[in-house]
Amino acid sequence: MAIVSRGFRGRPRGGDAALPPGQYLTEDFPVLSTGPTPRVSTDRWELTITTEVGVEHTWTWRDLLTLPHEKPEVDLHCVTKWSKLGTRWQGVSLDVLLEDVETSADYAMVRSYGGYTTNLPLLDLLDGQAWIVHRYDGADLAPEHGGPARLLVPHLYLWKSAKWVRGIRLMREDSPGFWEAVGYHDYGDPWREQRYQGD
Ligand SMILES: Nc1nc2c(c(=O)[nH]1)N[C@H]1C(S)=C(S)[C@@H](COP(=O)(O)O)O[C@H]1N2
Ligand SMILES: [Mo]
Repeated sequence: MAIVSRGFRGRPRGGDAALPPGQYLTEDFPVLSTGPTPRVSTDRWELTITTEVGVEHTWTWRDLLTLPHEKPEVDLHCVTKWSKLGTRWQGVSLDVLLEDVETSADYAMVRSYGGYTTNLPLLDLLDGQAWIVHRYDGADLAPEHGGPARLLVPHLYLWKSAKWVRGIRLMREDSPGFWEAVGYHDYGDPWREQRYQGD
């Protein structure tokens, strides 16, 4: 006779199939920030994508709002081991923002108001995998969660989803961001449990 429990989802073994290894489910939404929450008004908010040859593409808040929006519903996985399933966002796909950006770079450094940085391959920002989001769960994104706007790149550990995003620098060579420079994994795939360098 089958033993049925909440979260079993019909898989024979290995816990909750929706959770990457080592993660546990949480219903609340923890706040993880390395410093104080920067207060960025939408009047002076800008996002700049800088190419490897120094060409800048800048969007104001107004520019951002005129672009086509998507409503991704995604699971979040934090390296501190909590996961939150089915989170609902609204924002602009990086495919839209990068459409007219001429580049042959392979890497990106994401920069935030407040100084946080994180790096990832440019390909991980493309193909419906990443958004600049400004709404969460039907409301404007709260400052502590990255409002007015944050990067959302849910297929990687959440430290890659830079809050208070202000820029993306495209790079020919990879270079570590804030957490990557102190021992966190360069790529950070939760399904391969890439928490720290060497994982
Ligand atoms: N600018 C900035 N972005 C950041 C961080 C940060 O400290 N500063 N922390 C990262 C980490 S480690 C995590 S787990 C998530 C947490 O997002 P949350 O506070 O909305 O849960 O934001 C990521 N983005
Ligand atoms: Mo994190």
